[in-house]
Amino acid sequence: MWQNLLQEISDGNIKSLARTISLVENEVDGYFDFLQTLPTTSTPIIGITGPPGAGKSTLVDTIIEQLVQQNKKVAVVCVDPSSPFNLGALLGDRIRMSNWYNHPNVFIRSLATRGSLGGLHPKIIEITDVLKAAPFDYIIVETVGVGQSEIEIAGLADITAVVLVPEAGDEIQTMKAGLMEIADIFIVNKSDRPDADAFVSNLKQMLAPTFHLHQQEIPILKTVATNKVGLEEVVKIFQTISEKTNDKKSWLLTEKAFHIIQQFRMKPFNKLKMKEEIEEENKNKSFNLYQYIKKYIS
Ligand SMILES: Nc1nc2c(ncn2[C@@H]2O[C@H](COP(=O)(O)OP(=O)(O)OP(=O)(O)O)[C@@H](O)[C@H]2O)c(=O)[nH]1
Ligand SMILES: [Mg+2]
Repeated sequence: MWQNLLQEISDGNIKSLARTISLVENEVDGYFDFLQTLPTTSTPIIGITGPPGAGKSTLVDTIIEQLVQQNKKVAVVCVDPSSPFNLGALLGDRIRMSNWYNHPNVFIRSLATRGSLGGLHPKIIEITDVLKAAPFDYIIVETVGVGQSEIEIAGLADITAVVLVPEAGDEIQTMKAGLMEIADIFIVNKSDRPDADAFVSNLKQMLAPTFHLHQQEIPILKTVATNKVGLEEVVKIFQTISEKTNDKKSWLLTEKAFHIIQQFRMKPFNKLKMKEEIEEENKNKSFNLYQYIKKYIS
């Protein structure tokens, strides 16, 4: 079965691709052997992250349009944060790319984070690697930048775009440092708002001290996703960055290796089961965290 699937995926069979992703997601027997047969490809992964409601999906919608116009094939993965109290539930399909669901050159998959607190989907690395075996020109991963996910996306994507919206001048000062550090490009969306220019110059000022870290200026692009303004520039930058030989590559692979090993090692620990145990033990109000943990670490 697995061997046929790989062939079908390489041939661009979307149904087989969707099926394989589900099999890998559910760790169906043989999935890890299958992963070991994946060919090496260099399809760039573009990560798009930013605060909730910044316009990421609206941007991705137009990015797809531009790439499709260039006759490119695109896979899009949207990662929906699900509450840790609501394991595995999808918070509704909030993606705005409905135009593209049936387009032959576009593959869209929505994933819930499944309680990996604030992070990406637990199998996102494996899933993007499966996508890399298919004949896509680009893989886009949209994540909401809350908690850890923005840091994780930097370990996954070849290019990370951070989407921001113009806000009052003070707020940018308190913007999470995490977002600033991971961006290869900033997209200031909703630039139809009057304070967009002030926001961009604030952002530039904030980035100035990081100049020496990146050894180049990080591009800041203004967009109005709802009117498709500024998107050509964004796509152009994605294409030039992804064409460069990427010295991030070995760092990325190390991050991924680390992440997957960690997952394997953590397997015996079942969060739901632990929660039940803790609830039970906590009934008598004398719960001690460290006594509880002892059995798991000794
Ligand atoms: N004024 C204005 N509104 C925009 C712009 N881009 C997106 N919006 C609106 O902002 C809202 C959120 O857009 P989405 O594309 O769903 O944002 P998102 O970042 O994907 O949201 P989540 O995935 O929920 O985090 C929608 O109502 C969009 O129509 C823009 O450039 N200008
Ligand atoms: Mg979205």
